[in-house]
Formats: sequence, C-alpha cells, structure tokens
Amino acid sequence: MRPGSSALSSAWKRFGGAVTAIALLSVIVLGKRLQTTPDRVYEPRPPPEVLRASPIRFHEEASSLGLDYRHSLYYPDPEAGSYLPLMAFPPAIAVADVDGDGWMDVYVVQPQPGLPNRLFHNEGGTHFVDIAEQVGLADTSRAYAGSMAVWADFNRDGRLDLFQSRFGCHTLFLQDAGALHFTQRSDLVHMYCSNPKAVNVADMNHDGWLDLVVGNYYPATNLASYLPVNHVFGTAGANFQGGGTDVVLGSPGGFARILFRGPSAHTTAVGISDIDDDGWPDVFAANDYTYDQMLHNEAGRGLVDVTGVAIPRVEHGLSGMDAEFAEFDDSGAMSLFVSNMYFPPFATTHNLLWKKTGPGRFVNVGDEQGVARCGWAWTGKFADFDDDGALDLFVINGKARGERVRTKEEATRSFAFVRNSIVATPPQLRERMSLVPDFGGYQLSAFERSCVFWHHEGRFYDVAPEAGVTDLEEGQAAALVDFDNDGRMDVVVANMGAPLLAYHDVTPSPGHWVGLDLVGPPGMRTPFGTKVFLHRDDGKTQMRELYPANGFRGQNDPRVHFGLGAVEHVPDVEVRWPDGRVETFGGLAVDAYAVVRYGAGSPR
Ligand SMILES: [Ca+2]
Ligand SMILES: [Ca+2]
Ligand SMILES: [Ca+2]
Ligand SMILES: [Ca+2]
Repeated sequence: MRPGSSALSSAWKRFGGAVTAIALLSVIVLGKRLQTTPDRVYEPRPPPEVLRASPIRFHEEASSLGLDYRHSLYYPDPEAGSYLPLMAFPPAIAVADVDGDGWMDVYVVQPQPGLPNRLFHNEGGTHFVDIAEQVGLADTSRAYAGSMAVWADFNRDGRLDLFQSRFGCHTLFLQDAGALHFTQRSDLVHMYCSNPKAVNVADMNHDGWLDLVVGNYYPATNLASYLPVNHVFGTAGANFQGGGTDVVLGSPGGFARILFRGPSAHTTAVGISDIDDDGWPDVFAANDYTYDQMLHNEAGRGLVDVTGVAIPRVEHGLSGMDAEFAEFDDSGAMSLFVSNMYFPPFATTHNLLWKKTGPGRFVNVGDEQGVARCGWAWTGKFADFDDDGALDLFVINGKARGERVRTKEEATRSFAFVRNSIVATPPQLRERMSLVPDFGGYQLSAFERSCVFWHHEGRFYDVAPEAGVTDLEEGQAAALVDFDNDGRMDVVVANMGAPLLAYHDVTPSPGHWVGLDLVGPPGMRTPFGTKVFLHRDDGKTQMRELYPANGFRGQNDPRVHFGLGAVEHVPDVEVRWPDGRVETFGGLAVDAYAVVRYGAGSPR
C-alpha cells in the first residue's frame, strides 16, 4: 500500500457517501410525485361483448380446502430485511399424485430454515390434510434456505421421489416401499451445491435416468455475505455475479456428473422443450440483467447457446422471469411465453410470446396476441380453463412491498426511483449501503391483480376481474392442478409474505374434455418429454409436451389435459414416448381421465 493511500481512501469514502446521500434524497423527494399508475400496467380492457361472452369463473377456496400455508419473508442477511423488501426468497409449489390414489397432492416450499414445508394430501377432491411431518417431508431445509421442489421417480422404482433444491447444497428424498414415507438421501446429490431459483427435469442424454436442469440465480457462494452490496442493485455490468444453468446427470449412484455449465446469468426459470424436433430436450433460460438464453442439446453431449439464431437475442437489460412452453395456436408446435416487468414509466419490458415458426425458430407475437402487459409478471400458466379447445393463460404478478405496507394507501413512496438511482450510482459509492433508507414504508410494483387471458377467436383477452381473480397479493409461484378431477383446471398460487390461494375453476357449462395419465416405459412413472398429439376432425392438431416443471417455481399436475369444446368423442391420440416409440390410442372416453400406458397402444 502506498503511503497516504489510506487517508485518501477515507476522504474519498466521505465524499462518496455525501454524493450518495444527496442523490438518494433527491430521488426520494421526486419519487413522491412520480409513482406509477397501477391501472396502466395492463392490456386495454376487452370490448364489452367479449367480457359478456367470457365464461371463465374461479372461486378462491384455499381456507375451506384446508390449504393452510403462509409464506414467511426470509432474508439470508437479517440486516437486509429492513431495506431490501425485494430480496426475500420466494415460495414454490410442486403438484403430483404422491401416493397414487388418483387425487393430486400439493407440496409447498417454505424457504425459511426451520419452518416446515407442507405436503397437502388431497382427500377425495374436497379438502386437504398436511401430512408432511408424518411422511418425513416437513423439515427439508434446516441447513439451507429452501428453493424449489420437484417430484419425479429419480431412482426408477415406480414411486415418486422429491428433489429439494436449496440455496446452498441440495437434497433428495426417496419414497420408501410400504406405507407412505420418504428417506433423505443427500449423499445421492454428491454435494452439488448452488443457488438456484429454478429446477427442472428431463432425460437430457437419453440414458433412461432423469437429469436435473438447474437455473442458478446466484453464483455458488455464501449468500449471507453476498447479497446486500453486490447483488441487490445489480446492473447488466454485474451479470458476472449470476449463476447460470447447470445440467446435472442422473445415474444409479445419484447426481454426480455435471454435463453442462451455461453462460453466467441470474437465471430465474428454465423451460424445457424439443425446440427443433430432433428428439433431444433443449433448454430456455429466462434471466435477469442479461439476455434470455436458448440452449440447444447436442444429442446429449452438451448444450450450445443458440440465442440469436433460434430466437432473437433480447437485450433490454432486465430480461425474462418465466419460461413456459405451450402449443396455443393449433399449430402442432410448442411456443414459449416469457413473463416480464411492465410498470411504466420505470420498466416497459413486455411479456414475450415466442411463436414457433419452424424447427428451432421463434418470433414474438405477444403484442398482437394481447398478452404483452400484465404488471410485474412472474408465473404464466397455459390451460384450457373453459374446455373450449383453446388454451387460456393465467399470469400472476406483483413485486415488493415494505414490511409496514399492508395496503396500497400505506405505501408512502415508490421504491423504483431509489432503486433506479442506485443502479446508476458507481459501484464504489453503492457500497455505502448504510446510507440507504429503511424501505419498510415503500412499495415497488405491488398490489397488482393477476391476469386471466381468455383465448377467444384467435387472440387473448384479460378477463381476470370478471373471472373472479381479484386478489392483490404478490403472486410468485403457481401450479395447475385439477384437484377435484372434474376436468376444469384449477390453479394454486403461492404469494410473497401471504397465504396460499386456491382458484377453483367453477366455469359453468364448460366444453367437453379428456385427460391422459401417461405411464411411461418401465422405470419412468412420469415420462418427462413425452409428446401427445390430438388430431381433430377439423384438420387441426393440438399438442402437449410433458414437462410439468416448466415455468417459474411451480410443478403442474402431470396429467395431459385437452379441452374439446362441443366435440363429444375423443379423436385418436398419438403419443411419442421419450425413447422414440410412437403409439396411437383410440376409443378414449370423453369427460374423463384415462391411463395411457407405454406399450398398450397401437404401434405406428
Ligand atoms: Ca422412486
Ligand atoms: Ca439422463
Ligand atoms: Ca379456453
Ligand atoms: Ca377442477
């Protein structure tokens, strides 16, 4: 160290602190007058005749169903809580029929170490009972904060297991034989440690063992020392501080080998689809602060970043949140919805709907389809809520309110101005975080109602208020689950610092439907990657690809669901299994779930 540099350094720090304080003060004063207008964050309201025609209706019934869960705001650094309401770890949901009784169960992750997760067992479609404690799944994250959970039969014994990702080192719970119970086997994760917001599952190298696709938001580091100064007000320049996508291969001995480490990024979600129809699952990573990455699977040998070729490279600085693949346009090909932040004038990054125009090619039709704007959006889930044959889209949203803010009126300031100011502040000044005020009375883009985009005559219309979806919570994770098996797809939503919500689909006079419970080749209870084509009499084709953990922090009901509208018989269904076998299944009953078993159809 040069003589005198220490004195220079403290003088610089004093100067820097003063500049930061003045900058903050000015934006706080300005912020009062320039708060965003909540009603401007949505698409224009639909015409009255569309609202009158929209049949979709939901009842929120979490309490009466016994889905008793409230997300606890947890920060890796206790000091962060007072000034960083946006940094709490989010909840997650994972749906599956865990015990095989024909009713879908709901698992909910509570990120705070020491607080129990919930496994809500579905008691015949009318109510749920939390059995997490008795089956060994309540206390899954004592050492580390919980992140996502995913159900799959990882050890190929025919019983569903649970992978619990954590902020730190992950763990696996294998389902025992006999009475419903799970045994923790962290040894099978071989101390693969990272800080993911997203986990997905596919057989990436076609060896019959399910692999993990992990979207790491942060690098593999101790977050307690990392979060406050380095990340919170991160910018595009700070992107090297993100984690990126890992593919970790499964094997008889557990998850041992990392096949691929993606470009550094603050990855929020990983969606899987075979984008170029070559039979190998590809990965789309939605990222903060940098471009969203399309990663092409090179026949199981590794992945290559094909962004800019397969899909335009979007460089708007604060990129996607969600990665939800769906075939929404009767094209027989999977398109991709990527949620984003829209709260003008601060952020005008729209949701993107990437329509697949050919093998491995996508163009954005979000604006013309009417789904580009839905506030600060997180999870988007496609399902045919009125069973008319066209997929609809449920989007949840909202971001960050201080701990003293319970209603919109209680928020004295918008956090956005302060944040934007700090982003523009040089990093050496940003470290003077002690000058940042207590944000307990602030909100960023909270108190937004969700969007229910009804698909009607070739485009989408937001009918959420008319459909009964009016809560103003900060929705993070959502999962589709037809919990009462009536063919109307219900939605469970986990919110930041608030109770779980359960939107029961009570649409009157829905169309006909069919549901398929796919049972894969031996050792693959949920055949991730299976493609199902429904060839309709009108010449159009509907398609599903089984990746129930696609999207943001919510694993769906794994049953494949098709709305049929007025059609009273089920057309033949073509199933392409993950190993390449193609079978046709005919004579399925309408308005019912059917078990579709590998090897039981007519070969093609
Ligand atoms: Ca198993
Ligand atoms: Ca594999
Ligand atoms: Ca519909
Ligand atoms: Ca239902």
